[in-house]
Amino acid sequence: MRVDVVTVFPEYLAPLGLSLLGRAQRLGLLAVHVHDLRGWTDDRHRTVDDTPAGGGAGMVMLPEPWGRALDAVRRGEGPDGRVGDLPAPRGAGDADLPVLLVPSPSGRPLTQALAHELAAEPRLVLACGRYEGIDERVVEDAARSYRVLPFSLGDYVLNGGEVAALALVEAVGRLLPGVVGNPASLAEESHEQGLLEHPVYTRPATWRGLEVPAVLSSGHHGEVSRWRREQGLRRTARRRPDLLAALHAQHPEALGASDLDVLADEGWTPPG
Ligand code: JAH
Repeated sequence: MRVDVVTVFPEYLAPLGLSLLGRAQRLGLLAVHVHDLRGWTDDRHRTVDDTPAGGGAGMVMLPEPWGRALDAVRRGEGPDGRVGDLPAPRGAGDADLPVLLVPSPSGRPLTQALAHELAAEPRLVLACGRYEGIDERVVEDAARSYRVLPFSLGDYVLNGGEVAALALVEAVGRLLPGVVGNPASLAEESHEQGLLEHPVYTRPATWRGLEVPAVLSSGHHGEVSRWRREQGLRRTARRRPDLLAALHAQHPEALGASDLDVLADEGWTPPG
């Protein structure tokens, strides 16, 4: 997968070169290209913002640098020409257009399901805004050559899209084949089954007077599995009842009779 990020703070994306994603890039599983938006300005001050039309507080990002940047990146270019190879088109029409991800507090929530969809794409481009955001015509124009997807990490405001871009590239990058060493560990994680994960423990068996639950040392794999399922359900009911409602609505068969007993004990019953 190729990922291009356009930002006025390219250094913000430096951590993508570390740890698992750094290794993925060295192995050729992932290519990340970070571009400075100011490379597509043409004035002495490399201006990227101006006052909002209609008045109000703050500044809005100018359409012209963004238009040039997204045209160039679409062609596989940085501010100074070609950078890296583009993935070959799949012959899939509009589905061949690269996905343009725009971090925004008003975007679609990023979920594990969306991360899986994006992990199947050959190419992602991220447009990180700052200030009060990017002139809306940039997104409208980009929809002519990209599949545009505004996304959000959650209902709070950041100072710009860079942190959300980091989170997205990490969430998607770790799903690419070969990036995470043991793929079995992926399937068990929170959100992969629409539920939160059970608590985990390691040695020592007693720490500061606190015990590892005895069932985990029992050697009975069946009991361990049942206990973990129950703990995941209880946690989800207490912390994220919204996930249970969504799971029950979309996959009612995912919650069996014994699951529903545990959930009833937590005070959760299927809606309706
Ligand atoms: C803030 C541009 N929850 C995600 C999120 C994503 C982006 C932004 N804030 C929150 C943001 C200012 C300018 C993007």
